Amino acid sequence: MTYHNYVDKTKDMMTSLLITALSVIISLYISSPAPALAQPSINEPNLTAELVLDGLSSPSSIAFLDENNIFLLEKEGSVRLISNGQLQPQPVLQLQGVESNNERGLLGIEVMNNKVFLYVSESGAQVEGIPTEGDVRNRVYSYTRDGTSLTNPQLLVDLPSGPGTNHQGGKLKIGPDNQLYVVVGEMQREGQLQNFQSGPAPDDTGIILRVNPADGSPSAGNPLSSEPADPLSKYYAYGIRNSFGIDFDPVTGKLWDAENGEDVFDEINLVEPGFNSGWKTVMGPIAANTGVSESNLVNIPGSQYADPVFSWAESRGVTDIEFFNSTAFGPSFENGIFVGDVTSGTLFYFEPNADRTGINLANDPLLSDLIADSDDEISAVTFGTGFTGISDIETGLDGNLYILTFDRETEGRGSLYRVLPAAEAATTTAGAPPPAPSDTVTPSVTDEDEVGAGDQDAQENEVNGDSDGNNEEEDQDENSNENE
Ligand SMILES: [Ca+2]
Ligand SMILES: [Ca+2]
Ligand SMILES: [Ca+2]
Repeated sequence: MTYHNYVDKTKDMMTSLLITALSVIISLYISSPAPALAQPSINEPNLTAELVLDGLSSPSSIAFLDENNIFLLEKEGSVRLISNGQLQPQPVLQLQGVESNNERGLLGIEVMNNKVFLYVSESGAQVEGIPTEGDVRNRVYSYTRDGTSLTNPQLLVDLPSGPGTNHQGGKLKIGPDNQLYVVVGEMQREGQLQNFQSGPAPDDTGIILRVNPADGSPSAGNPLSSEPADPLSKYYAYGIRNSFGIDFDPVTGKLWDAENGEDVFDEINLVEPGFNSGWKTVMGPIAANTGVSESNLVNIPGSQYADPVFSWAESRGVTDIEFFNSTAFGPSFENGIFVGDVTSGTLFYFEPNADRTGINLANDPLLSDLIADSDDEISAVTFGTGFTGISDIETGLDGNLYILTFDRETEGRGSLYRVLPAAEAATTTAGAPPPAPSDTVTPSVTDEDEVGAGDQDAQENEVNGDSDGNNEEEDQDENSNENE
């Protein structure tokens, strides 16, 4: 064998090995199945989680119309109908020009009789007949509902949507007072509403709004101002970093929220009128924030700071909060509190204390400090696991608990689950219709269209929760990346 022949032969062998290796890799890649469907498990032996629908595209919220019909929001801008467990192929409403980068998008829905309220990030002229500006705004619209059709959009609230593309808030609730409550994230701002004493004036960020659902005007009796021209007149609470969940206690009628910390302290709060949650000076209990006292906060007349009623020492991206106004799980769960998270898909459960001003943990030696700071303590308040990431929790009109999931690892693929008594699941499953056609499996990845250093962050944070795996530097990055 000549040297050249030897080299050629070696080259051939190498090429052939390379081709074999490549084809093995390619065939593995092609034949690898779609990501396995989450298998949630519920820690209560008498209860189980049952899949209602799979293959949802970045689902952010659900709202029940009746026992058999649910409106589902897809973050990119569609309102879909789930009817008798089937996702209907045509959207009920397709919003145009929705800005869904990172945590922006079609985020919140609430139904009140024949009115439906939507919270959406948008740019340009989106809704026929309503003039809009060129920049990205978060807006609350009301629609008139006739059966399952939505018409006659009315702009109720016009809010900023930056500079941060995360921390948009977006959940809406009608309170027992028939007023509309809207939670709005801080969007990386550092103003008086974020407790910077010499910061910019109140600018509609890091707040809970309380407005008249008919026209978006300030509700009567709001705690911080009664002067309609004053932005404070619309606020019920401030100092909120970000939230993916508010709900009313059906027994007391009081508002509660769930809030995300940056790297420490996710929170559950009882939100009294004028509540200041403390961000960006305080996160978690104030005593855990060294060298800080209430005098360091922006104390608007009519406001009061309050510690969370519960916190997680390490942030995990808590999302929705839901009072379980149902007897379906037995008396011990009636009107209890469910909270989800987006990073691990854990469902937590809390029992309110006797006067329903906090969580009943006084007799637990590790949790009586109201802080979960170890895996054991987290386990003690865990109700279920394996939901990949939770974007919404609702009590169904059938009395069961509905969990909407959003998997950040698969760019927002989601499912709808129902938690129900195990005895009923068997009979329900037997007669259940087949799963809906998966016509929405591939969500669009809007982040990839964006150029910039914050891109990777945006991917990592995509909805519904800054985990907060997001650190301050990354947040700043995003911040400088998109200046309004
Ligand atoms: Ca707080
Ligand atoms: Ca503890
Ligand atoms: Ca909810």
